[in-house]
Amino acid sequence: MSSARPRGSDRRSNRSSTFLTCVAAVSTFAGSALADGFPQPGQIGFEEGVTSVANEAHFFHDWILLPIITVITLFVLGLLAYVMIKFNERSNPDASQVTHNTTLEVAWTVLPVMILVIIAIPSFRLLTHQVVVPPADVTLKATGKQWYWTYSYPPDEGGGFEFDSYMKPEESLAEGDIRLLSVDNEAVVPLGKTVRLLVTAADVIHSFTVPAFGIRIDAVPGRMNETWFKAERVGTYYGQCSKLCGKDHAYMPIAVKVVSPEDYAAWLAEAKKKFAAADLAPVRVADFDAHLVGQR
Ligand SMILES: [Cu+2]
Repeated sequence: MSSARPRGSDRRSNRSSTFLTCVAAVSTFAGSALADGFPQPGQIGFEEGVTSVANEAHFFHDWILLPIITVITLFVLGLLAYVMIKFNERSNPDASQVTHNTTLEVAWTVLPVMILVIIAIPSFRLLTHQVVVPPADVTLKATGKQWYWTYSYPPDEGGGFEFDSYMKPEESLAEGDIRLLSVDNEAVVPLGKTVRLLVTAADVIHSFTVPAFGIRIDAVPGRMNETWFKAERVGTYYGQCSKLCGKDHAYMPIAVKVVSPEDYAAWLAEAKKKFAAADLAPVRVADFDAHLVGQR
């Protein structure tokens, strides 16, 4: 039936509604990342930040780097196309012998320098915000080990315990768990409080990374690295070790649970009892060897 076929304008509106559906789908995907703190299939772009540093890094990428890169790329592409069309052998058989142009050479040196200076200002501001740790409310120490993380809470802040955080194996995943990301014991931090994060390792170099917090910091044996974050939304945020550290590098995820300060106080009291057996002595390589011996 010809009357049932969509006419031109209908087809166009169908096409535009398909486009809008795609946009909606993409923004829904992006939206789902916002709430979940972990990536899902089909998403593009960054996981939404829940700290000021992550948001600043995303702004820097989206509104400073990306536009500049786009303009430069299109400009160079345009120049290449112009040269190929205008100065190929057929359309320009007698090539000009001019080799230098002072004005042009000064311009193509000074302009990139100016662009770099423009980028440097927000870049250094972001770097300063990342590196300078503000007065902290809570301290959390993460120690990378082959292949899990140990979280320590200092005694002078109501802690005095530490615990290991292992990835949940696939066969023990419960409803709501995320494959390769969920762990048996999550690190817990309070909402809206500045957390000083101390990061080290007990065996090889690992890297502590949580995209939603905008943090990635190397965990180096014998060295204590420091960074910070202040989470602005309750939820569980995931990351992964980001330094090739051995055969189970892919299986030592990071899960940080952000809870209200009241819930945090309650968790602290409970965790203190639960993990009381663990001593807070510095991690010794001998412990790791003993662990290996135990496995043999
Ligand atoms: Cu690792």
